[in-house]
Amino acid sequence: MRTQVGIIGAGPAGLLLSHLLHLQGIESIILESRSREDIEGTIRAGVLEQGTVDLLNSTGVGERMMREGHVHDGIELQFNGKRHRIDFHELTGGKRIMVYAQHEVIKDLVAARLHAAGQVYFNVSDVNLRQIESTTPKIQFRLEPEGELQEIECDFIAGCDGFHGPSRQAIPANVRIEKQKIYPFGWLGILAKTPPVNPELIYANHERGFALLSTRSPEIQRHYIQVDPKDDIKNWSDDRIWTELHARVDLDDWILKDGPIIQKNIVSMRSFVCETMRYGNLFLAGDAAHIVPPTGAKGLNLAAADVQVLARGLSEYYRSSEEDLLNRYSEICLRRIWKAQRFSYWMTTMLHRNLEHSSFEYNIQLAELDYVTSSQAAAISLAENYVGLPMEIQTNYSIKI
Ligand code: RFL
Ligand code: PHB
Repeated sequence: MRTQVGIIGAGPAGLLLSHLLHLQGIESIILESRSREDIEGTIRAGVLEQGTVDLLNSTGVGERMMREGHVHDGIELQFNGKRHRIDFHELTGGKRIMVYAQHEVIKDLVAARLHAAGQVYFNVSDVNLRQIESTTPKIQFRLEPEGELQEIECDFIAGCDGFHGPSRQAIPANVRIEKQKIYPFGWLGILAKTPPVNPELIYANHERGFALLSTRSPEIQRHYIQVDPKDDIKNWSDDRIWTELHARVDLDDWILKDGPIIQKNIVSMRSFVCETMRYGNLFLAGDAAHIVPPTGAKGLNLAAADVQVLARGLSEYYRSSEEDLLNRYSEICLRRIWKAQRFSYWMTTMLHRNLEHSSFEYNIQLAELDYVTSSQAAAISLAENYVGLPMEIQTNYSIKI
């Protein structure tokens, strides 16, 4: 097999890249280790930045999102028994966010790729990157677990295979600088069958730990509570989860509505950056190159920003043999990534209870929240980061899917 761009991973990064390349007449093949049902059913992100929403719309894959997603103009920060609204729309000159689940974005992108006869292979195994320094890098894989090894020869490989995939490891350790921070926090996330509790997301700093109330639809809500990252979900009965949520978010005149929990799990948190996102003709994008804690709602949005730069660089290369943008890919993406890292780290440390800290640090957190909710300058800073900083590189797409 031969293609122009071999893409490993059908997450948001891999699918969106393949879609953007297609719109510019560039061929790609996606290899995904999980099944279509599995990737279309995995619950993860919920918040899309204004720029991600604009990109999905301008490339013809935003129709269902505009119908079924929920536009939010702001968020609420809760601390010291009070709620304070941050109005994104007013503070950023008209920008908003969209609450639309990641697996719905995945469904829309898979449908668009398959409708355009795009090549997406699910359930592949033994994916192996070869000769990535050459002008004909190759990906080996098996279509069936016991089947023969196949090979795709490409001009470029895009490693969009998430934090645990093989792409990053294919870059020699001596040219890969990895920086990370592990947090002593985990998130227990639930999907619950209840009506929405509030028109906007509520981020709560509480002495018992952080809590976040988000939404999915008029019937299903998504909530999170801070727990020990090593805790076992078996220790958390539905009753215990609701009791803890009530303790952290209820106010005198406002009581959270509970209902049946239909899904629950615990995830740990880290910040991670791999510096160089390119080696030879391998480009890393999304979680394969960087991880942020979810408090800033940035991971999927960063993946979308990376592939926007990569698609434009590849398009310039195929159109005019111009390699400048590809050569600057790492540098351009990393500037945005470090700013998203800073914001995610700041939101995380401001909102979570750190048991290793003293009451001094807790009071600093409360002062920070008091400042953010009382100074317009500080509120604008939160708002412009949350809705998404401007893209350095933009492309106007002509839709032909
Ligand atoms: P993904 O989504 O991990 O996709 C990688 C794909 O590669 C496949 N793969 C392989 N395929 C072939 N061969 C192999 N050897 C392979 N190894 C792996 C995997 O099966 C998978 O399908 O990475 P990508 O595309 O970079 O997308 C990143 C996002 O998924 C991630 O950053 C977000 O989910 C983060 N995130 C959020 N981001 C936001 O922008 N807004 C949010 O509101 C938000 N909330 C969240 C989040 C992440 C969370 N968790 C679960 C950590 C909330 C949570 C709780
Ligand atoms: C979600 O709805 O899943 C969600 C919302 C905000 C975050 C993270 C996740 O910061």
